[in-house]
Amino acid sequence: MPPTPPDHPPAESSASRRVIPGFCGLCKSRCGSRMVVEDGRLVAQLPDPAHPTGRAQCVKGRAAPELVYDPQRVLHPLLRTRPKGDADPGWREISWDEAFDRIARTLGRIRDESGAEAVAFAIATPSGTPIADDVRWIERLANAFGSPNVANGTEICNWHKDFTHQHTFGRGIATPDFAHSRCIVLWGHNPRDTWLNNALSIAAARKRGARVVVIDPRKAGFAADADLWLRVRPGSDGALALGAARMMLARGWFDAAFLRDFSNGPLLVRSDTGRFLRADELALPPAGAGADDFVSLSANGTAIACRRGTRTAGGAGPDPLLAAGIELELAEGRRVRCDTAHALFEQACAPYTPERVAELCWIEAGQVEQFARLLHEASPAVSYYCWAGVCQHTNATQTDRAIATLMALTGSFDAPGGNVAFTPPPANDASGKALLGAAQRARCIGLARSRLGPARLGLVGSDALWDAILEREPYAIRALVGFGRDFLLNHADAERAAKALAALEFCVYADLTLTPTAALADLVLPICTPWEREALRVGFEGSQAAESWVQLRPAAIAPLGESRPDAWVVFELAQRLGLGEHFWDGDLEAGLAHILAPLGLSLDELRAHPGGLAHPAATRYRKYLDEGFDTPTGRIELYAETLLAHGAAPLPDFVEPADSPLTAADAAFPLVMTTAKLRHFRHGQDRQAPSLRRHTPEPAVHLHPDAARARGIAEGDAVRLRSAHGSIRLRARFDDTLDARVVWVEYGWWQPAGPGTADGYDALSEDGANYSRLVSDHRVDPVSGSQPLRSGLCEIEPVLGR
Ligand SMILES: Nc1nc2c(c(=O)[nH]1)N[C@H]1C(S)=C(S)[C@@H](COP(=O)(O)OP(=O)(O)OC[C@H]3O[C@@H](n4cnc5c(=O)[nH]c(N)nc54)[C@H](O)[C@@H]3O)O[C@H]1N2
Ligand SMILES: Nc1nc2c(c(=O)[nH]1)N[C@H]1C(S)=C(S)[C@@H](COP(=O)(O)OP(=O)(O)OC[C@H]3O[C@@H](n4cnc5c(=O)[nH]c(N)nc54)[C@H](O)[C@@H]3O)O[C@H]1N2
Ligand code: SF4
Ligand SMILES: [Mo]
Repeated sequence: MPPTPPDHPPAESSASRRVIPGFCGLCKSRCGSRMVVEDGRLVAQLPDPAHPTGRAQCVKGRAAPELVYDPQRVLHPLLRTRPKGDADPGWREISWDEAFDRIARTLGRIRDESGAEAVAFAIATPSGTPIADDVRWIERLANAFGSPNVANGTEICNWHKDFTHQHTFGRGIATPDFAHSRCIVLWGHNPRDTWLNNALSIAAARKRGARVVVIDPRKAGFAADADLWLRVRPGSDGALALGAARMMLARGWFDAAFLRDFSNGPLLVRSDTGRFLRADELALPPAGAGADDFVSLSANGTAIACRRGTRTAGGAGPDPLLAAGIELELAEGRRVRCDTAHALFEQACAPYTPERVAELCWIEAGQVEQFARLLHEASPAVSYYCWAGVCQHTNATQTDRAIATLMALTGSFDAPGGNVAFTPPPANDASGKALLGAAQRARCIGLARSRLGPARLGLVGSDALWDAILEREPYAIRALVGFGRDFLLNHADAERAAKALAALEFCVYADLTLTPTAALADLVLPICTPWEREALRVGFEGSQAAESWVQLRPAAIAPLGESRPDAWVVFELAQRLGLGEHFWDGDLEAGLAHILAPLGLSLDELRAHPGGLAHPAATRYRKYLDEGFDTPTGRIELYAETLLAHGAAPLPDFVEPADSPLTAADAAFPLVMTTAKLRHFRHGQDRQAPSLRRHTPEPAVHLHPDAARARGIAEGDAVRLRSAHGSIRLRARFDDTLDARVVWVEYGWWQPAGPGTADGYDALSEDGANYSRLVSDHRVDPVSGSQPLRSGLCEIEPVLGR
């Protein structure tokens, strides 16, 4: 079918004023937009109602001109001429030619001497920066160069929802089908401030009667008018999920037929090995069983063979029991106790009574039943999204497992109103995964820590990276090629980050500004904002209409100064590194055409429709009926043998965060601290835009007035916040909706003074406000490597003066 041209407002133009359809590249929402240019200057970004994500623009999108014409932007390649650590780096403007020559020469030498793995790459977040436009090319460069060490922060951002979720469902979390949901659960996710387009969809669903549950220590976003707001203690979410699951199981509020047919609940697990019983391990295998078949039990106690992914070995036959246990004779003569995975899951949930959940999570016991009831009443039209609130903890893997298995009970997987894998437009992946061979992949520095974590995709956490640079463990990383990624602000332990970056033989950073991280580089490359470059996007997010949308966003204006898109930098650099053959000999257009080939769309067609085209596709619900689940058992995994094989709990398990007020030996830090995003800033960005900065001129810690009074702190006072790791200065802001034992802290502060704003904040000083200084990177989630950015302990005291 040919793509459908949309009904866009005509691209207006006059000699001096042009309105160009586009989309805002700043965050995951990717709101369809109209870019207004007057006399060659970007003057506004407005919504584009004809675009499936274009209903509105947030304050950041509207601040586009301020971000483009930010006087702090780097507009020329810069070379450090004085040693690191010198107060004056002696930046010298150099040509792109000289910059590329230096980079190619140095990286080539290090690759020859130590192997490509001695060069690590870093990439800013595609969910909170427009690097999403070009991230495929940066990944391709790392793959083609041969580096298995890419730090993209996934472990503290999307890893759990997108990859840990695979251990339960065989895929990452799918898109909430907001339009048909009867209950929407926002779990550690606040789309009102972080994902405008989805927030609008939720508001519309709410209007038509959908219930909303918010699980958040803060009364933020939809929590204010939710049907249920669960004010959990930071880091305790796993206990809540297990408690809600226990309640649903006890009340019979779950989809038993769905679990019987599509989860591994009915499969028997051996008590001696913890592994699924295989038919050929039995003295008397069930009739017709294949060697690798799993085993379940029928109501009369006979063993039934269960082939991977299918309901029973033959399809027909008696129904397997969900909750059952039995002693069986093995081929080797011994008898062994076996219980179904479902029975073991029940046992894992059993300790989490409402009273226990109330103690652990600091919510009311009765709320557990309210939550379970809301899920049950709306099933299977229950959708959910869990994100940053539950992933930045040392227990994030198990929390994700607990949430995923709870949601499996509703039977909502890929059902209308549940989380649905909408049909994407067909396109080629250009990230070049195949360019990195198995031998290079095996050299990823993170693999020794966890084979199930991001390292299995060649991704590394900052803690592993600093160990490799500073301790040469497991080998030395000598150079870093950074595209954004402001380690000093957004990862734990800024001091260690700074020490490691300064210790590198060579560091090049491509960024828009001289962030504290980029300022430690040898060479800085100026990147342009999204309005200064073209961007291909195949598929937006949030609905079938959005997922079907294909757009080649035009550049609204020419790049300022000598700034350039990441894609251009990558293609030029690839040529100089002798990797041109993997980059269409430097022809970016050919690369883009490669992505589009399966769609049958040309760049010219897309250029003729700058607002985008709908590639018609129908939603298919419940695809598992045909395709099963991409898990080892071919079913939803309540019990995950893969986790067991790697030393992790096979059943969801609640583990206290590494720093816990319930077990803390040191009473010096009685408050639990967490963080959250602000609507008007992205991480360490955006403070330089006056229209955004005026909302929050200074960084703050938000605390309950009782907690403040007990410490002699008044609203607006300057305070010092201390953790066992470090201390920073902030303003105290009161919030009486918080638990008095919990505070939340704004993060990402470093910017120098802008017009009409306070002083800048030194990212490495205790007189600054960098949250990273409060958190150690020594204890991380054992599977994913996630850092405890959201479950720390602290104390707050007034600061005299200021
Ligand atoms: N304005 C803005 N939008 C953004 C970004 C941005 O920086 N600014 N960044 C983008 C990126 S990269 C991401 S990952 C997304 C993230 O999007 P969200 O996940 O919505 O972002 P956060 O505000 O970090 O966290 C969500 C909520 O988790 C709560 N929370 C804190 N600790 C806990 C806890 O222990 N348990 C629970 N249940 N909740 C907790 C916080 O109070 C917060 O309201 O946003 C994207 N959009
Ligand atoms: N305490 C605390 N820490 C957190 C979080 C939290 O909630 N609390 N959230 C975590 C999360 S979810 C994430 S994703 C990370 C984000 O961590 P980072 O990705 O480091 O986030 P930013 O500071 O937004 O952006 C990094 C840099 O990218 C640059 N940049 C912007 N656009 C482009 C571009 O197009 N190309 C290039 N080359 N550079 C660009 C920006 O100028 C900025 O310097 O932070 C994590 N850190
Ligand atoms: S929510 Fe705001 S910043 Fe994000 S894409 Fe939309 S307009 Fe841009
Ligand atoms: Mo993120």
